[in-house]
Amino acid sequence: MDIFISDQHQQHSPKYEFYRGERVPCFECPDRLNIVRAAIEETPHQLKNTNKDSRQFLERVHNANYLRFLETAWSQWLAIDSENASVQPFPSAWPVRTLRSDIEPENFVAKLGLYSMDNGSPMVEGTWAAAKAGADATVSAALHLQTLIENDSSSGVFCATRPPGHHAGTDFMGGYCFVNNAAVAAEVLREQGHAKVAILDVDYHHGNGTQSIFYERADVLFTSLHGDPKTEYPFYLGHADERGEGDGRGFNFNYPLAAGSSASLWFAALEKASAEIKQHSGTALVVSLGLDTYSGDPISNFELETSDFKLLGKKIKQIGLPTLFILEGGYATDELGLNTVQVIDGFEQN
Ligand code: SP5
Ligand code: ZN
Repeated sequence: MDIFISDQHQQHSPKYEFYRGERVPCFECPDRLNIVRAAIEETPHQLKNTNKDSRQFLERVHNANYLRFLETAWSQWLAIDSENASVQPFPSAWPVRTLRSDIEPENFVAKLGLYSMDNGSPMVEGTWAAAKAGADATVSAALHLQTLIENDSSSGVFCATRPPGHHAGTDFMGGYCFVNNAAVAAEVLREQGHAKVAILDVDYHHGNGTQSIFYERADVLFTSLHGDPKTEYPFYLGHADERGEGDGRGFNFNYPLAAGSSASLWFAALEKASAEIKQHSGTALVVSLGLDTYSGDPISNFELETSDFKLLGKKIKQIGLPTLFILEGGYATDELGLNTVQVIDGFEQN
């Protein structure tokens, strides 16, 4: 399988995030992708060039004010105080119910709150460069999949990027995510002539950003298996009764599972999501591949073992669509490379 990895990800290397009120080292760290890259380099899979420009697709997925904010956030932060160069900004106020989100405030931290769903997306100087390069890699991978489809309709391509994307919505960041790579991928495939695209999100956390971006659209099906939002992040979206709205009604399927659910329950839900994807009869599949379903994940609570990731790859292959894998979460860093390669091998060995 051809692999796309953006080396620019290194520029996004925040030092800390908040956990239960305390500063802790970031779970979402450069080592994650370095280890994935090292594991892939031990395989015959080929690393491909990632330099297509994602700009036009980012503009379809995100609104202009949000993109402008992301691009200029660091210079705005430094303009407040040059000593901010070594300080990570975090939001501390949000426009929740009854407050206005239609006026962009001038205060930087207030802007950060306007464009965030939580305080869980640490930002540093290189964040935008890394996020943009991740989206560029995504576009490169999606266009490459299209060239493969012309010869072999069961092709797969893997795009390993960070920061991840599936929590980011049209105009907000959250949960370590800034730009929604899976949504960008779906838009590229739509533009390449796929009238219907399906997304399967298997990250431990519900892909609230991706769901919301496509919630009123029938052309992009969103399916997700995740920890029940009653107890698991992102808490405020991902319930089974969210089925889409307007034209999108019937094109959104959530399979929340209780924290601690076994691998067999998880694979039973995967069968249901796969059936919906087949029913949709799209011609391409985007997989938001979070590996935080692993039993050893430090912030998640499902029970998949390394061998289950090979089965996951095989099950995804059996859906029978050209498939673009996009890396999302997965924080058991030492095992992330091995688990990633298992998915790729499971898909290829069918
Ligand atoms: C892309 C992705 O996987 N984002 C996840 C963001 C999760 N942020 C909230 C983490 C809350 C951690 N709770 C840990 C409980 C450990 N017992
Ligand atoms: Zn996750």
